[in-house]
Amino acid sequence: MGKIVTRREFIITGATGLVAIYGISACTKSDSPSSASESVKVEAIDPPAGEDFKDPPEMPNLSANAGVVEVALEAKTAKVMIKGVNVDLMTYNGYFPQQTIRVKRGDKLSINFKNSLPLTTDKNILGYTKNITNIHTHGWHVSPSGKSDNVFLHINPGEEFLYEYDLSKQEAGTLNFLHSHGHGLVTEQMWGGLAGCALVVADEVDGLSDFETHIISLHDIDLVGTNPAPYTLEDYMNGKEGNIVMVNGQINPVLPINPGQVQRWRVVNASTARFYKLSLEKHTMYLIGTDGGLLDKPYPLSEILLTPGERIDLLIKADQGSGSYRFLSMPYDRGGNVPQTITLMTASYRGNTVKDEIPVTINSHAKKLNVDTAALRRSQIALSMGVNKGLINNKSFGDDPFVHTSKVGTFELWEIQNFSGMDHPFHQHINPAQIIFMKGGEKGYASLYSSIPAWKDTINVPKGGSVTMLVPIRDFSGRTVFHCHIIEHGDLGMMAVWDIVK
Ligand SMILES: [Cu+2]
Repeated sequence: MGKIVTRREFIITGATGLVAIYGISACTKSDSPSSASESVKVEAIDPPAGEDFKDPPEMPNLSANAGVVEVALEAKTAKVMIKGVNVDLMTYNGYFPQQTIRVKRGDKLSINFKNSLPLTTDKNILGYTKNITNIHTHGWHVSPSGKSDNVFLHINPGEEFLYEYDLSKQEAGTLNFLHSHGHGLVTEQMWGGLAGCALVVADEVDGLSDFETHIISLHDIDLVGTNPAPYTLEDYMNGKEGNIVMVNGQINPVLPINPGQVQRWRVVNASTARFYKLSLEKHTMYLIGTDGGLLDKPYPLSEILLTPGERIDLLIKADQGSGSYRFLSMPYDRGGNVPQTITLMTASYRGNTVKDEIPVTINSHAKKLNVDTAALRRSQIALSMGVNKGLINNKSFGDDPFVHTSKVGTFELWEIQNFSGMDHPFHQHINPAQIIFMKGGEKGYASLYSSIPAWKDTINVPKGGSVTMLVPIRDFSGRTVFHCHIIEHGDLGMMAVWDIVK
């Protein structure tokens, strides 16, 4: 046990040569994000099949009025059982995983938010006073100002705030998630449990509601005693990955599926820094939706990369021989991490055979934008790392943020360039975009997202590569942000102000 194989050995021996080290913290981090691949270690996290899979709990709607959803959300510490340890986590309403908030296009959502985290004058290693927070509705096309998706708010311990969201312009059929967004503090809060309520915006297409549907929220953590492991500056630079990897707070849960059944799996990467390269043993996965909504048709895939902040909507058909199949994350070298094979969950064939079919079409409204890009304003957005800093166009958010100004009702072309030895998942608030072109990185990921009619609010910008995207600036003026969704890098300053004017 505990043997670490080098990448070269891994290539020779293949996956069967991996040594499962679950439960042993034997991971050897490379010293720098740009270290040669020979020094990158490989390990497997392969826990035994656990309890039956549970979806996250549902958030009660306190309003009886049609078109109005009202919820109470309290950030507070609570004891949560993880791997037999009663851990002190930061939670919303005492839950981990967090409750799912369900709305539909056109709804008004009120969130009565209370910050009940302990009042303290302690600062974190980056110099920010702990336990100040706020909330961000990741990927929602709503106002970034006032009481809406305003990430510039600071809600101190003991304070309350009434958030109000008008969902009249939000796309239907999306999975989004709510997480904390107070600059300099997001990493430890998400790592420590404030990683997200799933936000489900109801479908407006026929047929999908017939399929058994599950939310799969991916999160990782390491513990020291009964607390989440603390952060070092090196963790901030590399992006911290935990050896406890959870689906909805469970370790390798078992999800029953009937032979022949089609299930819908809606997956969100709620980790701070861990990338998941997802595959289901011996099964094709059918991609039917991405960050910003449902696709025109199912796209068959054997694996798909899901970087922090990204979501995918999958159909899975139990069309293999009876048995159990692991939902895996395959090794991926994002720079600064340890590529690992991880068993996330186990799909277990049970019960009567049913005759479900993968639909031929999904969403007739999903289209690639037809815009003459030659005439558009082009902007370069350069991502890089400094000494304990993250930078956008050479500026660090906490010191002197880069400001990009846009006008409502226009389209822009953004070329996001990565001048570092690590991948950076780029996330822009408020306005989802379509990917035109990607340079570098995984061919499958690049060709998928530059060809399908997908709306993306989070896209991986590979090390040394670039992403060109078409950004429609629609409906809402106000100041918001774009940033790296390796949350550590955002807190180090790889974030810019996006000033949208009328
Ligand atoms: Cu980054």
